[in-house]
Amino acid sequence: MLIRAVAIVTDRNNFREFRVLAEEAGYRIVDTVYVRRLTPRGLSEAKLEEVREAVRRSLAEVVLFDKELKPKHMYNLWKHVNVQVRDRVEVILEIFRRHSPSKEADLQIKLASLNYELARAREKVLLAKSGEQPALIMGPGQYEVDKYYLEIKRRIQTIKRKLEEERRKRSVHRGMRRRRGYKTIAITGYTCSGKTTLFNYLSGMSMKTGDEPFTTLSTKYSLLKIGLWKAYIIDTIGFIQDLPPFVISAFYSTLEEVSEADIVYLVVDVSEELDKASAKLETSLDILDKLGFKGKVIIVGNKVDQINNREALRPVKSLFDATGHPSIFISAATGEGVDKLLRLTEELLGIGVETRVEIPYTRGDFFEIVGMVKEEGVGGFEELEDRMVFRGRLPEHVIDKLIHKGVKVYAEGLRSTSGA
Ligand SMILES: Nc1nc2c(ncn2[C@@H]2O[C@H](COP(=O)(O)OP(=O)(O)OP(=O)(O)O)[C@@H](O)[C@H]2O)c(=O)[nH]1
Ligand SMILES: [Mg+2]
Repeated sequence: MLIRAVAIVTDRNNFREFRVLAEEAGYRIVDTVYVRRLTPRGLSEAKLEEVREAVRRSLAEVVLFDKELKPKHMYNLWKHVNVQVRDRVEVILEIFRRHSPSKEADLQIKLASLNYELARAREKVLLAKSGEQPALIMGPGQYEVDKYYLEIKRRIQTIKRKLEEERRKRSVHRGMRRRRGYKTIAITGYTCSGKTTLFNYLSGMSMKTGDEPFTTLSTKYSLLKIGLWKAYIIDTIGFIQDLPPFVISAFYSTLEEVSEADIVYLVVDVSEELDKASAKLETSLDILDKLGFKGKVIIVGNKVDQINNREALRPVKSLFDATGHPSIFISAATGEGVDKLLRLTEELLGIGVETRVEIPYTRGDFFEIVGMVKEEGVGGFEELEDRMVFRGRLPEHVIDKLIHKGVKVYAEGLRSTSGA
C-alpha cells in the first residue's frame, strides 16, 4: 500500500521523474503544490498555507519535496503541516533501502544515510537547543552537540572499515585482471536507460531489468571476448540528477570499477524527448567527471527500436557529437547496432599487431604456445614440415610473453625477434 503524499514541486520539468521516484519509495502523490523559489525561511507563508490545505484536503500522511531541503526549512515546513516531511535525497535513499540486493549495498546505503545525517547534524542540534521541537530529528534531543556528532562519525568509521575489506578484495581482483591483460568496460548511464538490458544482451545473463529507477544497486560482471580482447563488462548502479556527492561517495567502492575502466559505455535513452535526453547526458558526464574517469567514453544511444522515423535521431546525434565522444545507436532489446558498438570498442581497445609466429613441433611447450596464440589472437595457422606458423593479429602483451619464452615472432614495428 502506497502512502498518500503531497508533493512540493520546484522543478516542473522533472516532476514526472520525481513522481516515479516517490512511487518507488512507497508514496502516491495525491496533490501537488508548485513553488517557484524559497525565501530564506523556506516556503513563504502563503505557500505554507497552501501545502497545509492540500494535506488537509487530500488526507496526506507525508509531504515530499522534490529537491534537497535544509533542515531548518524542513523543520519549518513540518511545524506548519504537522505531517512527516521527506526531501528528494531521503526519497532516493528509501528506494535504495527497498532495492538493496546485498549486505555490501546495505552498508553503502547506511553510509550514505549517515553522511546525509552528519551534513545536517549541526543545524539540527542547534534547532533542538533553541528549544524547538526536535521530533523530526532522529533523537538528538538527549545528546549534547559533540556527542551527537561523534556518534555519527563513529558509526561512519565502523561502516567504512567494513566496506574497506570489500574494496580491497575488488582492488586485488582488478590488479589480477590487468596483469592477465584483461580489459574492463563499464556500462554506465542514467537510471532506466537500459544498462542492464545491454549487459544481459552482451553476457547472455538475465539480471533484473525494469521501468522503475534503481533496479540495479550492485555491480555485476561478465567476461566477454571482443576482437582480440578478453574484457570484463560491468553493469553498474544508475546515475540521477541532484544526487548529492556523499551518496556517490558511499557507493565509491563499487563505482571505483568505473573510474578505472578502460572504456565506459554511457547509455542514453533516446526514445525520450531531446531536452530530457540532453539533461540526462549532461548529468551522467558530470558524475563520470566527479568519479575521476579519464578513459575513453562511447555514448550509446539506446532504445532506437522505439523510433519510427530515424531522421528524428539527427538532433540527438548532434548532441552526442558536441561532447567530443564517439557514439553509436543501438537497441539493447533487439540487439540492433550492438555489433557496431563492439567493433568500435575493439578499435578503441586496439586492434593489436600484425604478426607471424613460428612454433617448431620440437618445443616441449608446443601445445601450450599454440593454445595461447589461438586464444589470444585473430588469424590462421599453417602447418609446415617442422613448425606451425600463425599469421594474424596479437595483442602486444602476448607478443611480449612469446618473446620472453623464446618463440620466433615477426611483427610490424618490432625491431628484433627472438629465436628459439
Ligand atoms: N524498447 C526498448 N526498451 C528497452 C531497451 N533497453 C531497455 N529497455 C527497457 O527500459 C527499462 C529499463 O531497462 P534496464 O535495463 O533495467 O535499465 P537500467 O539502466 O539498468 O536501469 P537501473 O538499473 O534502474 O538504473 C526496462 O523496462 C527495459 O525493458 C531497448 O533497447 N528498447
Ligand atoms: Mg540496471
